[in-house]
Amino acid sequence: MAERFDRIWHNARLATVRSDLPDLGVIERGVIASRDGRIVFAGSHSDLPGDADAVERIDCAGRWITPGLIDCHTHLVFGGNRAHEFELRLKGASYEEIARAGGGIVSTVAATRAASEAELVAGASGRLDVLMAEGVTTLEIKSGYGLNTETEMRQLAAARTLGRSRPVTIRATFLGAHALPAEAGGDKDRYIDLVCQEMLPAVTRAGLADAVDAFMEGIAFSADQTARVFRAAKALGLPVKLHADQLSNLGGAALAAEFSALSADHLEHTDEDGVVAMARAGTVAVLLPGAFYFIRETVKPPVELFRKHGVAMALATDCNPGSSPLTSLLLAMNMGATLFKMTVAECVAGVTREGARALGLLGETGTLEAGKWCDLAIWDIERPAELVYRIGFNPLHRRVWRGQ
Ligand code: DI6
Ligand code: FE
Repeated sequence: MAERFDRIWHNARLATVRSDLPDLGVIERGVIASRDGRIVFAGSHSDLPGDADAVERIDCAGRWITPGLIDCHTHLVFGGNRAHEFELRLKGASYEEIARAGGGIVSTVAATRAASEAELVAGASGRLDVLMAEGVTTLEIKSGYGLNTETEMRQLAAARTLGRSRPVTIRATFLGAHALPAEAGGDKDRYIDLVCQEMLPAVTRAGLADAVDAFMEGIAFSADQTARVFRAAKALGLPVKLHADQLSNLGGAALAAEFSALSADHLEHTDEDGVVAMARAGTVAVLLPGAFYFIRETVKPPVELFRKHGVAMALATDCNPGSSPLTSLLLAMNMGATLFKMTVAECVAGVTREGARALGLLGETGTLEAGKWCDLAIWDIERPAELVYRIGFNPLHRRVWRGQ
C-alpha cells in the first residue's frame, strides 16, 4: 500500500541544518512530507517511495526550504515605547538625566503596569506579525517590565494569549529579576525575596512560565541574588537562563553553567573560563547583535572562543524598547555576520537549530528531520547566503507552522 501524507513539498532545495551533516546539511532535489503537523520525511527526491501519495502536493519550483526561524530571546510584550528617550539621547541627554526625568526602564515599567492584558497583546501583536512575516515559527517572550506579581503575571498571560492567537509556538520566560522597581527603595535583597517567595510560586502555579531568566549586572542583580532566583526556579522544576556579561564580566556565564542553564545571553564580556564552563554544561551562547549595535557597545562576544570550545551559538533579536527595538531576525543574522564575524552556516543555524536548543525544543523543531513539527520557511533565493547578506530584504515565499 502506498504511504499517504497530508502534504508533500517537492522540487525544493533543503537546508536541513541537521547536525550529523556538514554545514547547512543541504539536500538538492529535496522533498518534505508531513502528516498530522509533523515531518515524516525530509530528504532526497530519490529516497521517497515512488508511489507516495498526499492530499496536497506543492511544487516549490526550486526554492530553498529552511526550518522555520526561531527567535529565542525577546521582550516582545511591553507598554509604551521609548522613541522620545531616543530623541533626547541623540540631542546629548545622558542616561541619568533621562532616568531622572522618568525615562529609561522605569518608564516602560510604568507603561506596562498601566496597560490591560488586551492592550499588551495588541501592542505585541504588531511586532509578532513582523517577525512571523520573515518566517519565524517559534519565539520566546520574557516578562520583566511588571516587577510586581500582578503585572508580571499579566505580561506572561499576554504571551500565552499571543500563542493562541497566531499559528506560532511561544515560550514564556519569567524575568522578575530584570530591574529594581522604585517602590523597593533600593533594597535588592528584599526584592529578590519577593521574586523567589511570591512571584515565582504564583507564576508557576498559574502555569505561566516555561523558564526563568535574570539580569546579572552591576545595574541589576549580583551573582548571589541571581543564584537565589535560580535555586528557587530549580526547586519548582523550571529551567533557567541568564542575561550574562553584557556590560561587564561578573562571571555570569560560569554561574549560568553551574545551574545547567539552557542559555547564557549577550556575553560581550565573557572570558575563556566562562566559555569553558558553558561548554562543559552544554549551555548555548545566545548572541544579540541588535543590542550591541543600538547601545553602541564596542566589546564583542568571544565568538572565536565559542568555536574553539564547541559552544553552540544562537542569534536572536532581543526585541525590547530600551536597548534593541529590533523586529527582524534576518537583520540580526546580517549583524551576526557583519559585526561578530559569524559564518553564513553559523547565522542560519543560530536562528534554527541552536535557537531551538536554547529553548530546550531541539527534539521538536529547529531542523528538517522526520519526527519534528513541520515548521518550515520557504524562500525565494538562489543560495542560503542571501538570507544573511542582504539588508532590509525579505525573500520569504511561504511560512509553514505545524504542517499548515
Ligand atoms: N538587557 C538590556 O539591554 C535590556 N534588558 C536587559 O536585561 C534593557 C531593557 C530596557 O532598557 O528596557
Ligand atoms: Fe534581553
